Order: sequence, then C-alpha cells, then structure tokens
Amino acid sequence: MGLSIGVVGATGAVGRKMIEILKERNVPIDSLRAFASQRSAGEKIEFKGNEITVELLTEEVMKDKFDYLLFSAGGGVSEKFAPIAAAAGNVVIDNSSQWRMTKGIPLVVPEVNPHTLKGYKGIIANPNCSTIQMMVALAPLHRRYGIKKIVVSTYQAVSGSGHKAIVELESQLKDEAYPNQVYPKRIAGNCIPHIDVFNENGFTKEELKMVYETQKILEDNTIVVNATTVRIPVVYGHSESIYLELKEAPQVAEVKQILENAPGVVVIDNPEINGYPTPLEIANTDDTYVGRIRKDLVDPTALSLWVVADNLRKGAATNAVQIIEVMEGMK
Ligand code: A2P
Ligand code: 11C
Repeated sequence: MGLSIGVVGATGAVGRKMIEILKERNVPIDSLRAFASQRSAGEKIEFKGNEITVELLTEEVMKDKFDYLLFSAGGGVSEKFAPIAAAAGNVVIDNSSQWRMTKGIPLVVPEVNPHTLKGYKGIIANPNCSTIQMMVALAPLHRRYGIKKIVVSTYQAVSGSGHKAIVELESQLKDEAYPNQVYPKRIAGNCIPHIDVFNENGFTKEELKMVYETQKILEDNTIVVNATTVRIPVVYGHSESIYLELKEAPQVAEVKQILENAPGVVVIDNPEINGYPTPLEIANTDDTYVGRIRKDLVDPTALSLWVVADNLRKGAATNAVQIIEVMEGMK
C-alpha cells in the first residue's frame, strides 16, 4: 500500500519542489493532497498525470489521516496547524523554524542524525537550508577530528526567501525602477548582509539558527559557531565559506578521503582546472558539494572549505522527503 501525503504550502517555492521531488524519487503514494491559503485554493497542480486541486488549509483538514504532512508555509502556519495535525496522529515534517529548537522535537539531517527518528511520531523539524548543507559536509569531520569552532560566511540565493524574491531579482535585473519589496535594499547587482530579522545581540536570526541548530544536530553545545549570512543575486544554490578549528590536526588528503566517502557529499577540488563548485553548476541536484579544502597557514588544527548546495532541494524539499524515506526504512 502506498502512502497518504499532504503538502501544506504546496503553491510556494519549497512546496512545489516537495511535490516535484516526491515524484522524482518515486515515493510510493496512494493519495497526495495540497493545501494553501485562500489566495490559491482551487488552483490545480499536476502530479503523475493527475490534477490535484489545492485545498484551503483549515484545522479540520489537518485532523484527517495522513502518513506524512510536509509543511512549508511559514512559521505562523506551522505554529498553529502542526500541533493539530500531530495531535490527530499525523507525522509532520516541518520546514519552518517554528519547532526546531523545541526540546524533544528531532531536528534531522538524514545523513547525520537519522537515529533521532527511531520510534518517533509527531512533529519533526527540517533544519534551515544553510545549516543542512553545513552539517552534511562537517558532521563526518566532526566524527573524525572533533570540531571546536566554526566561522562561516554564507552567500545565499534569493529562492530562500520564496517565490516573490525570485520575481524581485528577475524584475530588478530588467528594470532599474522595480521597487524593493522583499529585501530592504536592491538585490540586483548587490549583496545584503542581512537575512531574517536582527537580534539585539547584533546577529540576525538566520545567523543564530546556524549556531543553535548546529549544536543541536551535532549534540554538542560547546561547539563555537560564528556566522555572517549574506543574500546575493543568485536564484538557486547557497554557498558557504567555512573556517574550522578542530581538536586534532587534520591532513588535507585524509579530509578529502573522508568527504569523498561521506553520504550526500561530492568533492570538487582541482583548483588547477578551476575545479570548485558554484551554485549555477550544481543547481537542481541533491548533493552537497565541497571544494577549496586547505589548511590554515599558521594554525595546524584549522581548515578552510567552500560548501555549495541547492537550497530548495537538499536545503529543504529533498531533506524532508529523505526523512520520509528513512522513517519508512525503519518500519
Ligand atoms: P498561497 O499560494 O495561498 O499564498 P513562498 O515561501 O514561496 O512564498 O510560499 C509560501 C507558501 O505558503 C504558499 O504555498 C502559500 O500559499 C502558503 N501559505 C502562506 N500563508 C498561508 C496560510 N495562512 N495558510 C495556508 N497556506 C499559506
Ligand atoms: C533563506 N535560509 O535562505 C533562509 C530560508 O528558517 O527555514 C529558510 C528559513 C528557515 O532565506
């Protein structure tokens, strides 16, 4: 028997990707339902040759029986509707930041901490896209050497802000007068060191997500994480420049070997032939790409790397669908 799946936020940038990836990975599905707000209820979505009508999200529909509900309609929607769905016995995989830091809610990157799903039922949190790709690349190094400190700067694609942001960038590239609606400054031809809201400590919420989600996923609150998150005029694919301090001095050859053998990681590191990953080249794939692997010139325990992944796929929709696959595999 196939699964009964619901996608909440099915008309958004991530929701659409979720449906595409469920199809692509051939998840066995008997029933797929799509939910959104009044704005797009009634619209049609194609799934495996059938037309699905987008339904209005209500408390009542969340009480129906689903094997899995994939949520990507923002934190407010998850705050209100995910507990209702979970109380009705449904497994919710939530892509918002609403439940990630709640004690007892697993925050899952399937390549890194699938054990947290064992025997679990209820709300499961999908980490932030920038955290997911960093964890896929760093967890294998943490296991081998122990990570003491991470300093990361991100270069994040506009698709991370949803469909409206893609329209804003594409429109501004064609029209100098197109107004800033999603971003506080013009994104075309610019880079903006401001993702999500500022906290009183001077960091943005996106930066703090990278700190606390990393500590939760790696189950180590002593790891120092310092993040600067930046929006750039790229449509798909987040990039990260990462500096690491380890408990043991690594050898670059061994680091490469560990990463080459790590699940979900592809190493592209041949600088002499311009071999390093870029978002344009890796967009629309599911792996996390690592290049520019090099040791610090002074500190023998420190390492730098460049990590790129498709934020809508591995950073959101693929990770969520992989959680379904892991849970089904555990049955
Ligand atoms: P809608 O199309 O009805 O606005 P994105 O991140 O690309 O902006 O997409 C957000 C997704 O979340 C869309 O599918 C949007 O639906 C959905 N959404 C936003 N607010 C609500 C809400 N209050 N109830 C249900 N769905 C919502
Ligand atoms: C961005 N990382 O690129 C964000 C999008 O907490 O899930 C996802 C926000 C989140 O803007």
